[in-house]
Amino acid sequence: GATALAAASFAGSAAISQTIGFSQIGSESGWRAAETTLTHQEAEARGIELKFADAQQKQENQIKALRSFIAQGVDAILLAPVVATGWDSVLEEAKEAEIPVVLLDRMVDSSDDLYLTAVGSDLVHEGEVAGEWLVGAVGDEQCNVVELQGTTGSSPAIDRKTGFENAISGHDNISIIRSQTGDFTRTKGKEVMESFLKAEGGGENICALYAHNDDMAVGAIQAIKEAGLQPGEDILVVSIDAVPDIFQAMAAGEANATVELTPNMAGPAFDALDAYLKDGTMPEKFIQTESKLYTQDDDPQAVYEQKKDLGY
Ligand code: GZL
Repeated sequence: GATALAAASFAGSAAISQTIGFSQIGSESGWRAAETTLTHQEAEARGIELKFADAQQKQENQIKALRSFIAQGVDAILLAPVVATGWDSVLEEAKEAEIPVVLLDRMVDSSDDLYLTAVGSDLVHEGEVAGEWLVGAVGDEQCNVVELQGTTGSSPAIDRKTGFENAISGHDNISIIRSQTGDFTRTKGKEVMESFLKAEGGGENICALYAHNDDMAVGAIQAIKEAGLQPGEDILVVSIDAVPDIFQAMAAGEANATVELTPNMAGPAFDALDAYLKDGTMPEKFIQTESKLYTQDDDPQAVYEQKKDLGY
């Protein structure tokens, strides 16, 4: 009846409409673009007003954005930290202002009482999965690996290197002969791969590329082809993210394996914030997302079709 309807409409209007600031790194990769798309979609679906700031890969822009969110008195802050160090003072300021901060997809080296929770994958494990795939692929053959690292000083670049090295340690036939940052971008990935091929006399002795993300791998595949070598065969290609374009490369036989990273970090972040803002419920300090290995055996064309419209 009318009373029940009135009560229901009151309850609806009582839902907290939150204003949340999101300091995003930039759009260096397809994966990052998808994370941004999904964060807007998740906010929209929950009636959250999202204030979005793109830092163009610069930490000082992220710190400025956080200070602006604090000055505006937002209800909460999402931060994807471009590098792991240098966050203590601005996180202290957020804590002083009693504004909860949730980290997305990368970690900071600040103490964990300076953020509510962090949503991300086990980045070391991702590197281990990539390394274990290569160990399985080469067996006892001698394999010289070149490595395209992510952004210097970022937690994925540090941890994915560690994980890969864990997996290949004890296999003396596999060694990393060159390793350099490609800053998670296609352009730099291609440039650095070109320099690896030149430095190695054309690359006949390079057995595999390990790239910390698919975008650098896609750029490197271009360089390998331009050097007259067959990516996926002459040089095996293993990377991380599982963006649509790596599945197109796999379908063409030009890439071999990728480790999936979900771009939906915002869903779990908003869930944790909702519970915290409603009644102070404290989430786990780390909300871990799953990693999954994909290879050429997993119908890459079909996976491409599934992923191609998800905002990458
Ligand atoms: C990893 C994330 C990385 C992606 C890259 O959690 O921070 O940043 O793997 C992106 O594509 O640049």
